Parts: sequence; structure tokens; C-alpha cells
Amino acid sequence: MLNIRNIAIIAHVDHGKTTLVDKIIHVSKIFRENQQFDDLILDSNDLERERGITILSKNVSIRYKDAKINIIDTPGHADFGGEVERVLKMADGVILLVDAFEGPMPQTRFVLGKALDLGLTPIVVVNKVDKENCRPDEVHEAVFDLMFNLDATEDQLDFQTLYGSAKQNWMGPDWKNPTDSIIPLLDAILEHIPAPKIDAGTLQMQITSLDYSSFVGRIAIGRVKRGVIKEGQQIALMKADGSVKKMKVKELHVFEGLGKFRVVEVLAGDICAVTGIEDFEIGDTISDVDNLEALPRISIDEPTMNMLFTINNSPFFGKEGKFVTSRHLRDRLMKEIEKNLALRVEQTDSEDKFLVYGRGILHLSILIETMRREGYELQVGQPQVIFKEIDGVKCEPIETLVVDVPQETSGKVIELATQRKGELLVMEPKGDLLHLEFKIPSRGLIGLRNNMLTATQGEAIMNHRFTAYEPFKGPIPGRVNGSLISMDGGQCTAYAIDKLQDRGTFFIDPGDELYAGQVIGEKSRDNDIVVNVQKGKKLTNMRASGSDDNVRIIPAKKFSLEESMEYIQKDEYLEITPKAMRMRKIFLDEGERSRMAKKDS
Ligand SMILES: Nc1nc2c(ncn2[C@@H]2O[C@H](COP(=O)(O)OP(=O)(O)OP(=O)(O)O)[C@@H](O)[C@H]2O)c(=O)[nH]1
Ligand SMILES: [Mg+2]
Repeated sequence: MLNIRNIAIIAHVDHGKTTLVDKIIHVSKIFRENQQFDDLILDSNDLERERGITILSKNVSIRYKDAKINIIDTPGHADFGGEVERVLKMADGVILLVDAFEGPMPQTRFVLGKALDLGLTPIVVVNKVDKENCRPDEVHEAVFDLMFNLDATEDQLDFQTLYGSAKQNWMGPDWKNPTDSIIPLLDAILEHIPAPKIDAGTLQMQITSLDYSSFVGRIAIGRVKRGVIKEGQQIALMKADGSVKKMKVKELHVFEGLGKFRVVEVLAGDICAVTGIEDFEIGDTISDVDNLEALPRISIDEPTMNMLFTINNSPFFGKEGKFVTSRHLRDRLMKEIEKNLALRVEQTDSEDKFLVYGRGILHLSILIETMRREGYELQVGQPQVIFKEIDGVKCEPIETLVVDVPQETSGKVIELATQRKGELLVMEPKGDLLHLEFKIPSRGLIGLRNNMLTATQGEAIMNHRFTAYEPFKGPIPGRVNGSLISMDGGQCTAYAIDKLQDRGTFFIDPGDELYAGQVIGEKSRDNDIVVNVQKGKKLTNMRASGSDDNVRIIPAKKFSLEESMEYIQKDEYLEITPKAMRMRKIFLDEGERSRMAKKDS
């Protein structure tokens, strides 16, 4: 029988999971064929590579000594926390990675808590000990305290710790004495992570994640808990509502290196991918047809935020994208929910508008960015936090917010968070920074990052994660500044922008094509105003406009997609096309806008 280890690598965002898994694959390949690799082969889709974050968890597998080690790389961003929780079901142990400077962060606590609850054996890796100012011993102690607070068992508290630098490709028992490889970690896995415990009985496999291929459709992934699954076998798919469907296993694959390897059967303890299973949901059990026994279901995260998605109806409609109709939009969203598990789409009473529910700004922005790259044009509205009624009381999502900031600017951070109903719970030194922890409504976090960075000259390091629903905390002041709105369509001029600079900050550059009702800047005061930025000399390019008139305008403020999503107000849309991102008033006409505003108040 195969000697197997199933482990998941978990950590807060950016603590180095994918880098470590890459190095593990690298070392296992060297044993075999001496191949060279690029960095971060595992963050395989474009967006993951560009942004350096893992969005989807991934299964890989290596051979080491006489064992097969199945490794699951997980995403660290809080928006994808539900994904981690699910895939932990495939593991017997976890490698908890902690940054040797940052120490345990909100997501460390969350994922570790889940792993401990499932009874998994942890190995702790204090990573990034090459960093200046790192404090590996303190961090190790902090991890121990965290485990203790999370009610780890005696065995779990007896965890192994390794120190090292995934980036520099080494792990060892002592951070002051670098070794020359990550082999000590592989040895620790073999020694301390238990082999899968296998109960006697007939086939049981829970579907814990899925893969998608345009050829075969959805592929079910999970761990064979009991018995054996075979190619061509008749199985029973046991669903949430208690119904049972009989179907046939088409193909079976196990994970091998970075890819998959076709096999005729998979024994209990191993992780595999199954094709031919139709209409499955995460949490369904694949069971023996004659002995129907379902495994306990896995809960899928409830969305915490929604956004209106609608077709582009700006004057620039259809100019920059390929897919622009409501039909296109609907089909694309429906395709997305096939594989994006935490996403929900609700049809509204208008056929052009859809409410899309997700786990946070990043979760939704990744969908939007992907669509825009595929050639879609669309508009989205202001993100809305989802309220819930619990025992007759209106409740809202509350998060833990952690900010590490230089002492000098900490006052501003506290002020900003408090304005938004944040409660300061912890304040303590961390290296030469001050470590602050707040409890704050999710509503208050929307748009906070931008203000926080401005207030601290970009020095605040901010992290948050959902903790619980609590009674509504009362109104929170929104964005204080009004918008500068373009009065007309056409190219704007440097001359006009220059004349209006005392009114606020512009988001546009001279020469940009605009339309009436577009939001082109932030006003320094609290009400919206309409401005004419087309008047004056029509100059063809920036250089000419700069030199001609001695016009020296302040560079435009540019937003990322997420910043724009957090910035827009209730009466504004964000227009997204493959080429551009524009903010606009929902009602482009000034007269109509003021009529609607009156009606609302
Ligand atoms: N100095 C230093 N940097 C490291 C080390 N390991 C990883 N990094 C860097 O940390 C950053 C994040 O690394 P990733 O491996 O993508 O982190 P991750 O945990 O997979 O991140 P998510 O999947 O987004 O949660 C990258 O810029 C890495 O180069 C290390 O040991 N030392
Ligand atoms: Mg990663």
C-alpha cells in the first residue's frame, strides 16, 4: 500500500505559502530530472501572477523517500477563507507558515482555528527569517499562545517548529544557522504528520473542491475516505436534500507533480479528481451504490457583500468592448457560478441588472477584472454590506482590523477607525511599529484603506477579516468630499483643468475624452459640482498643452479597480471596459439628477 501524507499549507496573505510549495516541487524534481523552473509556477492564472496572490487553492503531489506527499496550496486573503476551510477536509496535517516579522495575523488565526478544530496535526514554519528586523523567537512564542487560545489539544500544542526562508530555499531547526535546503521540512512532514487513517468499509468520498475544463466540464475533487473508487464504476451521488443519483465514474486522476495522472483506481487515503459526475455540489458524497452513507456536509460561506452589475449604458457604450448586451452579461455570470463557489447571482426586476453576491471587494473585483480582460463592458454600483436579521434584531458584519503603523501617524489611524465605529482593542509595540487592533463594522472598512494610506503617507499596513454578525452600530459617515462632474462631452483641456485646480483633485488627464455626467475629480468640499473642463484652447497633446501656456497641472489621481469600487457613492456607477475605467453619475443629466435627489430625500 502507498505511504501517503496529505497536508495543506495555510497562512495569512503573503506569508510565503506559494513560494514554499514551489520550492518543494523544485526539490522533488531535482531528484528526478534536473529541471529548471520559473518562480511561482503555482500561481498559474494571469491575475494570480500579476498580483502575486493565490486565488484558488491547488493540489500538487511529490514523491519523497518512500512516500507520496499530497500538498494543497491555499489562498491567504480573507475573501477566500471559505476555500481554505473546505480543502482542509482533504488533509491530515497543516504547515502553518508565519512571517518572522509580522507574526500571527487575522487570517493566521482563522485558518489555524479551522485546522485545529478538524483535529489536524500542525507543523509551524517561521518563514522569512532573512528579513531585517525579524523576530523569529517572539513569533514562535506568539504562535504557541495563539494555539493555546484556540484550544489546541496537548498533541497539537506539541508541534514541531522549523525556521527558514522559502525565498532563499532553506528550512532548519535554528534560524541563526541556515541550512542548504528545505529537506528538513520534508523529513518533518514524514515524521510528524500522520498517514491517513483508513476505516474499513465501502466507498465514501466527499467532493471538497472542483476543477473546470472546457472539454469535460466540472471535475470533482476530494479525498477517498473509505474503500476504493474505480474507473467505470457505478456510484451514488448523495446530495444535500437527501436525494441520491446513480452515475458512472468516467475517468480518474491522481495528482502527480504539478499535473494529473490517469489511473484505474484510487484507494482510500489518496486525493483524486473524478470526471463523469454531473450536477454535483461541493459537500456531496460519492458513495457505494449498495451501501448509501453520506459524510457530514461542508458549509459554504455566506456572501457578506453585494454589488449591482449592469450593462454599460454610458455614451461610450460599445466602443471598447466585445460583449456588451444584457444577454452577454447574464450568460457570463451564470457561467461563473458554475465554478466560483462563494458567488451568488440574483436576477432583479430589470433584465439588465443583476445583484452579484460575494465574499468581499477582492472576490468581486477579480471577477470584474477577469470579465474586462475577456472583452466585457459593464457597470457596477456601490458595494453593499449584507445585513441580517437575527432574533428580530438588525445585524451587520463585524470585522477585526489590524493596522501596523509608525508611532507618529498612529493617532490619525485611530481617529479614522473610530469615526467609522471602530473600537480599539489592542495597542502594543511591534518592532519599531505600533500594532493596533480594532473591531469595526464591514461598512466602515469600505474606502478606509485609501484614507488610511493618505493619512500615513502610505506607511500603514492594514488587514481585516470577518468575525461575526452583531447588532447594527448606527450610521457611519460616508465619503465627505463631493464629486467634480463633467458638464459636457468631449476632450478636456489642460487650460480648463488648470483654472479649476482649486476646486479639488482631478482623476483625468488633459486630452481625455469625457461625457456629461462623468465623475472626473474629487471636490475639496462636501457637495457635488458640475464643471466645464472642455473650454479653452483645444490642444492636441499633453506636451503642447504643458509648454504652451505655462500650464502646470497637478498629476491626476489614479485609482485601482478596488479603490474605485470603494470610492463610488450610492448615486454613482463605475463603468468598466477592456480599455478604461470611469466613474459616473447614474443620472448623467444634471436636471434629472437633482429631481431624483429631491425625490430621495
Ligand atoms: N524576504 C522573504 N520574502 C519571501 C520569503 N518567502 C516568500 N517571500 C516573498 O513574499 C511574497 C509573497 O509570497 P507568496 O509565496 O506569494 O505568498 P503566499 O502566502 O502564497 O500569498 P497568498 O497566496 O496571496 O496568500 C513574495 O514577494 C515572495 O517573494 C522569504 O522567505 N523571505
Ligand atoms: Mg499563494
